[in-house]
Amino acid sequence: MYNHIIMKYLSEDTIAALSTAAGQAAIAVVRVSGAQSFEIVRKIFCSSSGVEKQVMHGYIVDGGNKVDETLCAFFKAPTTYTGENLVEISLHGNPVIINKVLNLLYKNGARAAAPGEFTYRAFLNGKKDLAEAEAVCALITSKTETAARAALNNVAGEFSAKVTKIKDSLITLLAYLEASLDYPEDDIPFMSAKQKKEMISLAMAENKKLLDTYKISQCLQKGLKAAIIGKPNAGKSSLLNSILGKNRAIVTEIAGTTTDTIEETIDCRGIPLTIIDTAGLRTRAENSIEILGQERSKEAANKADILVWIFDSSESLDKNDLIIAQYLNESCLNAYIIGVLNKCDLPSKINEKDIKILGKFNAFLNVSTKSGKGINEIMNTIANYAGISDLNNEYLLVNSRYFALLTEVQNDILKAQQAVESKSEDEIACFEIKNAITALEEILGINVPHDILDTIFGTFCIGK
Ligand SMILES: Nc1nc2c(ncn2[C@@H]2O[C@H](COP(=O)(O)OP(=O)(O)OP(=O)(O)O)[C@@H](O)[C@H]2O)c(=O)[nH]1
Ligand SMILES: [Mg+2]
Repeated sequence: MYNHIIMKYLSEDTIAALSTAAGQAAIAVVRVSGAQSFEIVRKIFCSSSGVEKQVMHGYIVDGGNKVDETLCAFFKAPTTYTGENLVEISLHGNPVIINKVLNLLYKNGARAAAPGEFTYRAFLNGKKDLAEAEAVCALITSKTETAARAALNNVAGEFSAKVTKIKDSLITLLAYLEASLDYPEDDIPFMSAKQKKEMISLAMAENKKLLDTYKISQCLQKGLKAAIIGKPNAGKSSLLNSILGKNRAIVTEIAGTTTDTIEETIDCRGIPLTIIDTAGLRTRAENSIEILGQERSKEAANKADILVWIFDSSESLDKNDLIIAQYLNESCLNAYIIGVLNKCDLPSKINEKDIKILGKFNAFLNVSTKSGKGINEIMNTIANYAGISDLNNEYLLVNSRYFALLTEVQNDILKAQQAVESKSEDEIACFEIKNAITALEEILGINVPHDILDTIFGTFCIGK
């Protein structure tokens, strides 16, 4: 619905929206952007000092009545967020006041901003390329500091710079390839076959580096789900509590203590990790509550990216471990499985070798929730799975749109490489390189059809 609105009114309208979260707060900021924004705001703003400044204290007024005390900041185009004249009105964060002020702005010539329209304008006015603009949304929704830093790197143009560098090297290569096509008999070697191959390999390597960032980037933005699965009394709830550092779940020596799933989200080395404690799985169930609980455990296992499959190492394996193995081997084929031998503070009756045969484990750890041994290692193993090896590393965000386009680029460059290697195929190489350049430009928002732009910005919230 908003798509048409955006395109129809985009350039000429002055738009207004609440840019801070809705609800009661100390301060709320209403943004107004567009050619008429200064005039419109001045119709409802009365300065207390009468002195013209960029930031002025005063009152929002409706006729002769004061609506709120305010601080209005006037930013002149083009050095503003949107590239247009922009006013930020700081109000007291009361929804009644906010609505009143928005209605006054609408009455005086502004219209309600569509989702993402401020950032859309920033993009259209060349303040941000598309990758930078998209990252604004990621920055706002990031759930950990590492994820926010990665999004900020994109907002600051670091991802775009890498994409531009690959694009520029391909444009140079294309120029040489086209020149040698146009003047084939010329003696001057514009660029040797070796140099061409080197340039192609370099572009491929740089592009691959960005592609390789995809998994970690998804983990940082979307987070991971880890389900703790095991038989009753293996120590699942104790493990959840140890990881959280608080007594979130009830722990007793009675088998079948946990009857429901318990979810908590933590920052695991920068990844938003949702850990799910589950009801123990066993061959029999005491009652219908336990049957329902076990169904939930299986559901949690099915949805998890990571299974923390926990064993009581102070006991021999029994048929309960076997039915869990049977279920996980049939139903959870794609999960990353960490085998945890818990209660390693007690004399052990089983070891890694005994559990290895039960399933496709990706890692094994000896843990004691009692002493805390192995808890850090579980976190490190999960971080490693996501691709995080060092907490101080800086990351960039590669979303699924970029991933699809970068994959296309990689394939195009590969085909160009094959063409260059077969010597007489420079024309094909040119064609493939041009395709790669187009895909890289699409990431940056160059020549992107409006319907795609509308879809991208339509996912933003109003006020962004
Ligand atoms: N010695 C020792 N005891 C542990 C350890 N971890 C858990 N326990 C004990 O094992 C018993 C069961 O622990 P829980 O965490 O409730 O086990 P659970 O897997 O959640 O059990 P259910 O909820 O019944 O499925 C409790 O008495 C815990 O104190 C450990 O590392 N060492
Ligand atoms: Mg439990």
